[in-house]
Amino acid sequence: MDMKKPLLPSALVFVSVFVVCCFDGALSASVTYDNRALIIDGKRRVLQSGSIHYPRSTPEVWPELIRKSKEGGLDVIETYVFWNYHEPVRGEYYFEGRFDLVKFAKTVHEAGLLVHLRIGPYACAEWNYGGFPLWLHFIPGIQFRTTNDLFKQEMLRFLTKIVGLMKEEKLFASQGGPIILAQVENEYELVEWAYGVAGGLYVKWAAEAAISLNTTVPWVMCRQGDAPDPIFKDVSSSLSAFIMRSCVQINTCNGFYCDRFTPNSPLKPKMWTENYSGWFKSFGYPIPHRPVEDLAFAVARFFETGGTFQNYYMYFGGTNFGRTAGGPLVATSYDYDAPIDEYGFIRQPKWGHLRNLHLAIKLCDEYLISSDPTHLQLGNNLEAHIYYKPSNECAAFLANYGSEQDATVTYNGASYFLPAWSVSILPDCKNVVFNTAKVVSQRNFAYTTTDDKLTLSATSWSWYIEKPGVWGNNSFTESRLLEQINTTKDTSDYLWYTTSINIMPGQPKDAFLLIESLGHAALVFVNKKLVAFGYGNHDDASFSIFEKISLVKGNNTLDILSMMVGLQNFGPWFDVQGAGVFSVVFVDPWYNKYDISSEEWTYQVGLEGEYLGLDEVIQANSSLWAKGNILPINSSLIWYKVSFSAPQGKDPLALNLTSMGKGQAWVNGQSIGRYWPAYLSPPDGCTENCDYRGEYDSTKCQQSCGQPAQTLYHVPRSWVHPGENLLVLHEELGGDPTQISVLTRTGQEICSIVSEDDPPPADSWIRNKGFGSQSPEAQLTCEQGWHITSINFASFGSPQGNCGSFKAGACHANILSMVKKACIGEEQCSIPVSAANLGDPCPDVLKTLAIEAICSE
Ligand SMILES: *[C@@H]1O[C@H](CO)[C@@H](O)[C@H](O)[C@H]1NC(C)=O
Ligand SMILES: *[C@@H]1O[C@H](CO)[C@@H](O)[C@H](O)[C@H]1NC(C)=O
Ligand SMILES: *[C@@H]1O[C@H](CO)[C@@H](O)[C@H](O)[C@H]1NC(C)=O
Ligand SMILES: *[C@@H]1O[C@H](CO)[C@@H](O)[C@H](O)[C@H]1NC(C)=O
Ligand SMILES: *[C@@H]1O[C@H](CO)[C@@H](O)[C@H](O)[C@H]1NC(C)=O
Ligand SMILES: *[C@@H]1O[C@H](CO)[C@@H](O)[C@H](O)[C@H]1NC(C)=O
Ligand SMILES: *[C@@H]1O[C@H](CO)[C@@H](O)[C@H](O)[C@H]1NC(C)=O
Ligand SMILES: CC(=O)N[C@H]1CO[C@H](CO)[C@@H](O)[C@@H]1O
Repeated sequence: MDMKKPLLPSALVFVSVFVVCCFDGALSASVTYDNRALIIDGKRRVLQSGSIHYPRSTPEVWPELIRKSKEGGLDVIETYVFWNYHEPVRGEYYFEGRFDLVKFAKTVHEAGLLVHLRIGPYACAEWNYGGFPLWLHFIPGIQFRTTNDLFKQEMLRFLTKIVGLMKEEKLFASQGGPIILAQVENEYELVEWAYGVAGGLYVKWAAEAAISLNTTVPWVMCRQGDAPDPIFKDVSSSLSAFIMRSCVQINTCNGFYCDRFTPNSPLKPKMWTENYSGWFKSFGYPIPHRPVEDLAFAVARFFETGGTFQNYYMYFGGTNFGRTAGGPLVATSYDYDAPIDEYGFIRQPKWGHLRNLHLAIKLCDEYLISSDPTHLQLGNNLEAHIYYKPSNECAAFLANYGSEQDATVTYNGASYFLPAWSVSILPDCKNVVFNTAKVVSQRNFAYTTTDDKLTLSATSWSWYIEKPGVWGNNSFTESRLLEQINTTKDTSDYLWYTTSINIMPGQPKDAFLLIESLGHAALVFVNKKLVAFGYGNHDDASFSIFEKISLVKGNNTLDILSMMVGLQNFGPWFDVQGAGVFSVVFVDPWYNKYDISSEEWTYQVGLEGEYLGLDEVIQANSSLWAKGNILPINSSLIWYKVSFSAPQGKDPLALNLTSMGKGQAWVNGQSIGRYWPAYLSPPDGCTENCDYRGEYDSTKCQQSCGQPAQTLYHVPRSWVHPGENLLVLHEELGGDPTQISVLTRTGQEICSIVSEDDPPPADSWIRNKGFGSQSPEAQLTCEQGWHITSINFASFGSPQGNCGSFKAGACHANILSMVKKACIGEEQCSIPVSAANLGDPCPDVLKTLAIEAICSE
């Protein structure tokens, strides 16, 4: 494969710089490491890695996602492997469609990038049950993630299966493939305390099991301070020595920052496998946002203080289609505020600012791999780390790690301004190419979308009303309340608990019900009428319902529909955390309590509509579906069906489900996931002006307080076709499907603000082979396939306002026609920011260039 040939001609001007390394597909490479870095084919490497989970998008878009990752400066793509979908039934494997792991690894390889394969098999990842198959739970005597023979046997069998498959396909680096690292277990240190001595033994066993598989690439244990070094009996032969060096487990660091982490052995490099680019969404919570200035600061600090391998978790998050979301209550969007958004579009300025950072670090590579950093304290909260090459040439990182005071430092005979909470990178120990707090990359501030109501008249909808309670002949009765996961085996989110309450003559008819549940949500029907809805949240899925009810004389029915919203994926013993109703108490008007938990309860797993396959295309014309002039809206437990034509184009679609309550939706038989727009987050806890300075945590800089966590639901373009498409929804609470619309993006509004004193773009240093007198540049790039179609604003001087609301300031050179000339019709353009180029409306004043543009098809 010829690595120098661009995959796509335009947009790739910058890309070739990431290709200086590598890695010819035809040749095999050895992967080892020392205390500085991973060593690939004898050369120490500084690597930027990013997580993309293959089933969270579709194979049709993998090449595009990987191309954007490469263009953003990544060298490595990292993914978990999802056992529960690869082995849905014990011994029956599945590697098709979104789960085609081999195809994914080959796609990464074809793009010239490397792979870090986190086999686990524990994944966490906000994935249903942490990636474990549920059948594992039903092996008598099994205990997960501890020194239990049954578990170890199954885990080893899966590890062997995956390693075998990778070897068969020649995907390890030693075979000429892209995989340079493998991971066993995952973040075990966080839970090890709960497993006692057995936990320590298990870690040791996992390490040995991994090494016994002879992948010939190093195994890492993510977040494992005591990752063991395996003992080899014979270290005299060169083969053993190689295995020992290449297989020793490397412990790595996860978190929002990693600059204070040191490996557990001086022979291991400093690696950071989970540097959170944002955070995941949960139903009922505000939307997390990690400012790029802080993320860039964390990454720059890591490389400043000796790091050589770093991974963004996530670089592209994607979507939890179907029932893959972990839980409880993890949302369907797994956007993660990542550099590539849920729909596969580049998120600016996050992507661009990190790309500039990667370019700046790339300029320091040769120094980073030559020495450990030399530390120099420059003042309070101010320091420098310098990397020397033997020639005495150097690269320096200057840091202000205070969160409040900007500072000016003197280093190497010059003075440098360092905003609070920022790092400057000086690849020649002189010139600043990048400061983490100065975002010169373009910003996207809006997308234009088409917004098509699915249908104009309610009559084209069909529906099916689900009756509360037992519906099938496979119900069963027990005199106790059953735990839900053990009962449904996760074949469905739903379990009906039904019983009857007999009111004798003379007994009061008004009463209260107290229902307690381990989670995650429940609908309560008395005499087939909905009386209550209760639900938990992501941090505590348990809840109780206390509701006044009216009964009739004689027999009354009580039907409780208990609902799961993703199985737990995290925490010690998460695999045995239960769900469902555990106590039902009937309270009379005098507060006498009658515990009816041990009465006769009849159980039915799943919904009738699921049994009938209403979500399937084959049922689209079935007479089960009702039609008529009056579409029931605001109705609970109802299925809806409509056909719609997808907007034209090749970009992904979104369903706007704002008008719906809670449920699941399918397009042409494919589940696009669970929806729950009726669950609003608390009104407080968001800030208008988010200050990136100071330690980040997932509750800082939140957005959309008092709003649903998710109203738009991703439909991959490859799931629709021209002509009629089938949409089916199952609504649990009540909603108005006639308000649903289908959106697609047709263009974007972008802007750029760059000052005369901003650093020139790092890629201009590479283009010009060194440090000349380059000026800073405003660079504008449209999403692939779109072009700049208008320039709404352009001013050089003292422009005021922000993207979307710029105004010319007192000092203003009208450069609109010049910018139009350079940019209109182009997919990208760049304008050097200098008076020489743009004219000088106010000499001796520091001037800024602001441009606002529209890209469209
Ligand atoms: C490990 O695999 C390599 C090549 O894949 C092979 O040459 C070597 O003999 C194997 N070693 C062991 C101990 O199985
Ligand atoms: C009821 O039982 C029959 C025969 O065992 C079976 O074919 C049918 O699918 C069952 N129906 C339901 C609704 O469970
Ligand atoms: C109450 O009604 C339910 C369903 O109609 C029935 O299964 C149950 O046997 C009845 N109980 C009594 C005490 O009549
Ligand atoms: C589920 O059943 C298993 C036995 O099969 C039992 O050990 C476990 O405690 C049950 N789980 C819950 C949450 O009740
Ligand atoms: C349903 O009926 C329509 C119109 O008659 C037809 O075009 C479509 O193919 C049918 N769908 C299925 C799944 O049979
Ligand atoms: C649906 O229910 C909501 C809340 O109860 C109510 O405000 C709304 O008017 C209802 N809409 C219709 C069309 O019945
Ligand atoms: C989604 O639909 C609601 C109405 O149900 C509307 O208010 C909202 O603006 C729509 N959102 C988008 C992004 O189109
Ligand atoms: C190492 C580290 O900082 N881990 C943190 C990552 O973020 C989560 C969520 O905020 C924390 O719970 C971890 O402690």
